[in-house]
Amino acid sequence: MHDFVDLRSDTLTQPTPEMREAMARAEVGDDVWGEDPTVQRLEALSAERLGKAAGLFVTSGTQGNLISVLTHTRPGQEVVVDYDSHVFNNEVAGAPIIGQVQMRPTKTERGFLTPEQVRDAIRPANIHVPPTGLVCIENTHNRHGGTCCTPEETAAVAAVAHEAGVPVHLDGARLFNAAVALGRPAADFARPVDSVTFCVSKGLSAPVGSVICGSAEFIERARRWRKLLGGGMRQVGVLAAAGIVALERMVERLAEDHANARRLGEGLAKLPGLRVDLASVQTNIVILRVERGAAATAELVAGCAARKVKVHAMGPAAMRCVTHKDVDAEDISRALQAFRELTSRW
Ligand code: TLP
Repeated sequence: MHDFVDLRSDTLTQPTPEMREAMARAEVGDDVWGEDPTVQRLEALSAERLGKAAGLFVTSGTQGNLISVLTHTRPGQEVVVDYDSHVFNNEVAGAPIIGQVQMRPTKTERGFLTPEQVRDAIRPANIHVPPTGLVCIENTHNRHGGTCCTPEETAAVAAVAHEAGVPVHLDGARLFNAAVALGRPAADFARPVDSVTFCVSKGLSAPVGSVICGSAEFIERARRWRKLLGGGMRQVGVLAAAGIVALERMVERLAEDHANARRLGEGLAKLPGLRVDLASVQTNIVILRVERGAAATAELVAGCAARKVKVHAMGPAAMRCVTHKDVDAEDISRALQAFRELTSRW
């Protein structure tokens, strides 16, 4: 039980006491000089977990995706993405501005491009069109409600891209949620793709950071882009230390967040005027459609806040609730009670 029930995002998780301890004790050096042993440990551990040759610690998921796009593409190329993807919607147009690439969004059912859609989106050789430089996929899928795509589905999409000579980047900000939900090693999801970014700062509860994993050659080039973007971080082992705890201690417990999201989703689905697609509640995100529209959504957000439940609107008539380590079963009951009170007046 916490003072506030904060369902706005799993990015709001506080570092654990073990993380703070590891941060205080971390052995550090200048990482731009390649001399931070704790960063090197996190990068090696990440690469091992994802079955890749090398890793690169970066400031954020946004920076990880941008660096990956920059490393894979050259100006004038096109990046095939899902219409609701984070890289297309929530990364401030970094790839078009800095990488000078064009985004090619396609609408999907659950957030996942099918092999056919990828085949259709990849440009033919033609003087008029931008050549396709990259396919970018997202797992779990944030705006579709934390949905998971299997390693086999990932492989099918990657095969089509690779056949056309196009690399694939996986925005795996919450990849470990998918791994835990489907009971598969994270490496199974990463194997078919060329690069992957995952965040230690979300459900895994570290305060800062993401890791890009890929081939040694890819990571070497990515390291240069990181420097260009101002992401060379010196004695950053103090942050990487928390990332190591995140990977070693915080993965299995994601199942609790998934169980809490399930209970929250099922409870909300029973309330009048709210719609939850329970089939999409596969991990730690619940998307809630508010049938009465924008004003009712704003009312719910304010009413929840008055009851010490923090939620936020996602578009005019929807809300997103995210479970994480700092939300326990009792907090879920409190959140459901707040929604029950507010919707009972409708
Ligand atoms: N997502 C944040 C917000 O930006 C929406 C959140 O609260 O969920 N990929 C995916 C799929 C993400 O959900 C996010 C963050 C990122 C990349 C970017 O990571 P950060 O926030 O570390 O830049």
